[in-house]
Parts: sequence; C-alpha cells; structure tokens
Amino acid sequence: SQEAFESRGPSSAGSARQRFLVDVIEGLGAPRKTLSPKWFYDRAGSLLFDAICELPEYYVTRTELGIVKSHAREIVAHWGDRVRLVEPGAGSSTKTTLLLEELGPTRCSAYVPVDIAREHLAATAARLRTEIEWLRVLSAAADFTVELPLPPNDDNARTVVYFPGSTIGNFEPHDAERLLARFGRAAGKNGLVVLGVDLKKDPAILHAAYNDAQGVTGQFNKNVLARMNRELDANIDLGSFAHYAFYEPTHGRIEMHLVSRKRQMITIAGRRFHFREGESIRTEYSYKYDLPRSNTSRARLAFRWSTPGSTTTSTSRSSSFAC
Ligand code: AVI
Repeated sequence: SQEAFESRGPSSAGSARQRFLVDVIEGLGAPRKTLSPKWFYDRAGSLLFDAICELPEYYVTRTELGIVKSHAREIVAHWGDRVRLVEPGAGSSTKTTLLLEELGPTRCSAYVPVDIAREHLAATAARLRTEIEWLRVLSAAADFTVELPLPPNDDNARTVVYFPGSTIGNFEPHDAERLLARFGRAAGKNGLVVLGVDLKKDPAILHAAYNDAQGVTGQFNKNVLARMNRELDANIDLGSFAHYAFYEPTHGRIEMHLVSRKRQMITIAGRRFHFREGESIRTEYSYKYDLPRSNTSRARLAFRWSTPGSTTTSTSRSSSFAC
C-alpha cells in the first residue's frame, strides 16, 4: 500500500506562514535578537543542508553514516519483529534507507518521516517509494517541536522514534530533555527512541565544520533572511548581514549568528526592526555532548555505538550513537 498519511491542523501551509511571522516578530523584537533554527528548513534550506552534509569540513553526517553502515544489522536487531520507524525532521532520509533495507519488508510495517518542509518531504517520500518499492511511506508534514502526528498502528508494530544527525544538539538542554520525553511517550510502552548525538571535540574541527571554505553554511544561515523576503514580504539585503559561527566551550555549543554589517532598519510584513552595526540575530545553537561516565545519567541516555575509542553501554528504553 502506498497511501500517504497527512497531518492536518496547525501544519497547513497558511498557518505555517503565520507561525513563521509570529516567531520572527517575537524573535527580532527581543532585546537579544533570535530566530529558531527550524525556520531554515524550507525546500531551499533543506537542499542547502544536504549540501552541508557533503562538505569535507562537516564530519557529522559522514561519521554517523559510517556508524550506521557498519552497525546497521546490530542496530535493528534490537527493534523487534514488526516495526514502524518514525523520523522527526527526516529531511532527505539519507541514512534511514540503510536501516529500512536492513529491516526489510517482513519487519518494516511503515516508515513515517515527519518534517516541517512540506515540499521537501513530498520529494523525499516520492524518491523513497521508487527506491524501495515494498516500503509503505506515511509522511507527515508537521513541526515536530509542536506535534508528532502518528498514523494508526494497524498491525501493532513497535514504534521506533529515530532521531539521528545530532538534531537534538539544536535544542537547549532543558528543551532537549522535554523533547526526548515527548518522543518516549509517542513511542509508547514498548517503543524505542534511537538518538544520534555529536560529541565535544577539538574546537578547531568544530569551528571548521560551521565555517566551510565554500561558504555553504553561510548561505544556509542567510536562507532564513531570504525566506523572510520570499514569504513575509521583507526587504532584507542579504549582503548587509555576515555569517558568524563559533564554538563556545563553556556551554559546549556552536553558536550561529547573522551579524548586521551596518546600522540599518529592515521591514517585515509592514513592521520595522532596527539593527545597530555589529548587532546579531542568533539563529542556531548546536550543542556537543559528552559520553556519560556512568549509566545513571539523568536523561537515561545510553551510548551503544560510537566511533572507536569511546565507551559503550546500554539501557532498555533508549539507544544512541555518537560521533
Ligand atoms: C541539523 N543540525 C544537526 C545541524 C547542526 O550541525 O547543528 C544544522 C547545521 N547548522 C549548520 N551546519 C549544520
């Protein structure tokens, strides 16, 4: 069956624009200007993120893909006989194909990619349906930070919420805990949450990953401004903002900003926002994690798979891999 599950309600295109506008007005109206990284991801932003994943400096995707490639069998071995795989923020679902193929038609009840970028999600779902012809893809265009819509579980499959790519790093620690708890509830009593996190490492490696030589990360960062011009009738000169990303070791996070190159005023949907020269909009945090020293960690995270040299432990309700 190739039916498409579509979430209704708050994720419809009209209200998505409205929520973008409300967030922008609130974020740029604050004394320290911020925007949520979720607004990077329209079709153009999702494609730019795919380009980032191919960059020599951006080790995250390559390393995680390596872990999944070499441990795919071991990873899915713990998932049970009948599984529905739910992926919040699925994007292009690149790594997931390996796991879906490893599960195969007998064990895989359905794949549920959930993504805020409706158009990109539709393209991903169409591609997957041709690539893996037995796969039942039930996509949901939704903002997973607000809702995780799940289709009916007709055959009582075990729900595995798969959250790779270190997307968890884009949430501040208390929000990350809340999000994982919500995923845990969505997975249900016998469900699993499988998580990929990026670890702290040499700041020079981290710095390069978010300041690539080709400037793709800068384009990705500025896409949120371009999107305001496209969708919110804004008049922003992209050249008047600079991409600025750095590793902040006290919090163990990358901070990504857009810094105004001059004193200026921009107009968004008829509202005016003033910038001092050098004033920034913080557009993203990307937290880097430590491996827990014991398995009594508060978030009950367990690291089963990691790159060589790291310890490995496990708990029954969650498994993770780290790069
Ligand atoms: C999606 N997320 C995990 C990426 C990251 O590394 O935080 C987004 C990104 N931002 C800049 N480069 C990649």
